[in-house]
Amino acid sequence: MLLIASDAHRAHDPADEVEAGHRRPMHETPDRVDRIRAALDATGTHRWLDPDDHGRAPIDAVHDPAMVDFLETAWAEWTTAAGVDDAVPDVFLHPGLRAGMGPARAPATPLGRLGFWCFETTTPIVAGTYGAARAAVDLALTATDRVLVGERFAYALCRPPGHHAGRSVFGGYCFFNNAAIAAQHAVARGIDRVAVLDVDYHHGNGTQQIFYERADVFYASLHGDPDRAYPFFTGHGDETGAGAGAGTNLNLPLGVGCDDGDFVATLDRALEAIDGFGAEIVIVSLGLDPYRDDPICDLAVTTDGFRACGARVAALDRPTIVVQEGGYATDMLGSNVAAWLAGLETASGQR
Ligand code: Q9C
Ligand code: ZN
Repeated sequence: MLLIASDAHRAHDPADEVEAGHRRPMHETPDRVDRIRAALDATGTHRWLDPDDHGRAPIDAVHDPAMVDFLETAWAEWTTAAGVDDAVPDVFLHPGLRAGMGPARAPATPLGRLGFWCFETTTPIVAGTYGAARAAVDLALTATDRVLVGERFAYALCRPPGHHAGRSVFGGYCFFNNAAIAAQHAVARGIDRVAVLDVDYHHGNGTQQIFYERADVFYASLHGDPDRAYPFFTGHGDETGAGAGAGTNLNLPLGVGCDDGDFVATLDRALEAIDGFGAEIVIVSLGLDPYRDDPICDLAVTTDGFRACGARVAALDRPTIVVQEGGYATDMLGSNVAAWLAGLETASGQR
């Protein structure tokens, strides 16, 4: 299989995240990419390709350019004003704060601006964050280009991940929505019907939002039920799209301890919907955090289960771009990605 990766992600390496009010080591680390690369190299069946630079335009097509501007200059502003630690907000633009009083304005100070654009505390900005986030987008776009010219599959080893980044908000370890930008890129290149299949444990609030009113991009997600799971405020089963996009959003919330059988059966429901939509290409937001030993999740999918998932997606028989999202059980992360891609490849009879 064709794999797209680069070393640019390494520059995004915050020491800590603030989780439930406590500073603790990041779960989303450069080591994740090393583990995945090592496991994929060990199979001896994959080809690596360097990304092409696509510039800022594909990002501005999906995100508020003012947020992109903010992320570009955030670290410089932060170090000038505050100086010391990684940049993490502590006051957020909760919608209740200005309810009935019109929209908020972006404040002048870096801490205020962080709370204007970011929705939570586990997504620190450091000196290399913007460059790494830009590079992750280029991986997803390069994978998309290759599939658009006839490659059956391509895998983009994106880091930082993307699916929590919305049009004008970032968080959840994500800055730019790699999968959504890839989907929009495919539409811009003439694909009429694109599906994004999100199998990360967490609901892809950003991807759902970006395409919520769009008839040409179908979003389907399996995830921990937002009644108990991050990001809590999106991902319910009754969120089905709006306006022109009515019926093009499918959320399949999962209970605690969901095992291989339940997960694959639920995946089949998503695939059936994507098939019914008539998707011409599929973009998979691949999180391996449904894994049974993931340190921040509560499902029970195994390595064999991931292989079965890849095979089910192959059976859909569409050109497929796989974009890396989460997965924090680092010891098994490489094996889990390798198993998922092996399932995809062997079921399609391709290599
Ligand atoms: N106590 C991805 O998997 N931390 N993002 C949640 C809840 C943020 C996950 C903490 C989790 C973000 C791409
Ligand atoms: Zn996740």
